[in-house]
Amino acid sequence: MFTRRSWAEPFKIKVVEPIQMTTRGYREQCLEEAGYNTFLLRSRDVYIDLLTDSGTGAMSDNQWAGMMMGDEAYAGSRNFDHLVEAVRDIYGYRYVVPTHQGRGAEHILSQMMIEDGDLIPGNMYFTTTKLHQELAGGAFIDVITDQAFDPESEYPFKGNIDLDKLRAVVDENGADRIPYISFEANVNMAGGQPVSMQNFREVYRFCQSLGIKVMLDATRLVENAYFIKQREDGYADLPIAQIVREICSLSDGATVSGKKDCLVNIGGFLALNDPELYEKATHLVVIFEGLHTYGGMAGRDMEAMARGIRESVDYEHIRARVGQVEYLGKKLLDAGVPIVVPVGGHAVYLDARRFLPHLDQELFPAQALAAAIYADSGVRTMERGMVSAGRDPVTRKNIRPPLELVRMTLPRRVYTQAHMDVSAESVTAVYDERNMITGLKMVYEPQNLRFFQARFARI
Ligand code: PLI
Repeated sequence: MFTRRSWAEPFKIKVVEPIQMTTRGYREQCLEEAGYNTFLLRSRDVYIDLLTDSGTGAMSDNQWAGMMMGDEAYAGSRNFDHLVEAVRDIYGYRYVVPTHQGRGAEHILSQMMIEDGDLIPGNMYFTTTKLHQELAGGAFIDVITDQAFDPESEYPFKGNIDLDKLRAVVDENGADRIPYISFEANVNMAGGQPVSMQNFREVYRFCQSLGIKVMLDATRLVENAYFIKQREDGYADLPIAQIVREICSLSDGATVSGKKDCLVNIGGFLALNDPELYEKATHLVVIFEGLHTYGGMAGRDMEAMARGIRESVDYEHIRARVGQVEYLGKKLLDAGVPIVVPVGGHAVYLDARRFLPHLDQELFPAQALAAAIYADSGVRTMERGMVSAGRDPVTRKNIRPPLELVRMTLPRRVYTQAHMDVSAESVTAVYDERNMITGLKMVYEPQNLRFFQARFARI
């Protein structure tokens, strides 16, 4: 019998989309026109696009077949039923409110649960999640473990909530000021770092004893489940789907951006167990998204997401997905490039502080590094540092986050190992000439979520 020594993608490629390399001079011009913000580059000017894993994945033939089965009735589409069945089977939640994408679900959850002056503890902020909490009158409080702030710490569960920090928030403010905990699986801003099952369990027990709800951000929950299988005692032999179910059983609901784990280009949902909360959510979704049986999605898109949810928990799929990220991370580590360890589930994060120690954080080192990588090779990455952190909602001062990172995010089922090699070579070449990289100043700043549209100039 053939004994397999390494993993390979559990698919072959049926459709291809050409990509183009450009010249360095042309890319320098593109960068200037884009205000040194990789979000403002045109896709056609990008060679390998590692901006985000959000909505950029490749759907399977089974999902595309599902697109032809769209029931585009305004009300009661059969694809909605399939979506509810998939969420019940895989995640185990009773009720599903479809939304156009993750932030639509965050909006509804925040509006229905948060009152003026409330506090929402969570394991590191996510940009849209925190903003929706603030717009609803709340304030986010970070209770993630300290290990998450150390890019060199090898701690296997850097996404964990520090229960002492959480207890202190409750003791100081009272449980009645805390409508829910915002608990993200495989924490994006920490470097794609997982939460342990033990931590999910302890947080849920603690919150239940106080009547505080636990709401997951289950956007990358399957990647978290894969790490639990790899790293936590007692889970090595369990199927991914069973681990996913167990995590969800330790929560009261979840917001999900379907554009990541669920393998679709658009879509999301809010999942709940409580019938009263579900009823409230159905009243809000009709105002902001659409009728409660489509919530901003076409029937065909709900079908693709229902099928994607089932595909996402296949072991060979998730192993190859995380395996590709590990492959890229190892290449960079071997070349001596400073990255966040352990390597995350959806992306490799370059540590811009150690990469560019000559640049103060006020000079936006991560933004400058993302621009330098694009100039070198046309590989597009994203800043996850002081620009993403934005300003304090009260003092309006720049928040100086401990992590100043550049994210190389891998779309699912899109690029090959050779693309990883080329991307790693580019980052290594930029690292060799890092002393040449100069800082940036912000010349245009939008009021909210500034990283999307801010513009910069070279100093
Ligand atoms: O982009 P949305 O609205 O479908 O989802 C918002 C969202 C919520 N939670 C988490 C953890 C996210 O990562 C997230 C979106 N992330 C993006 C767009 C990213 O590039 O990481």
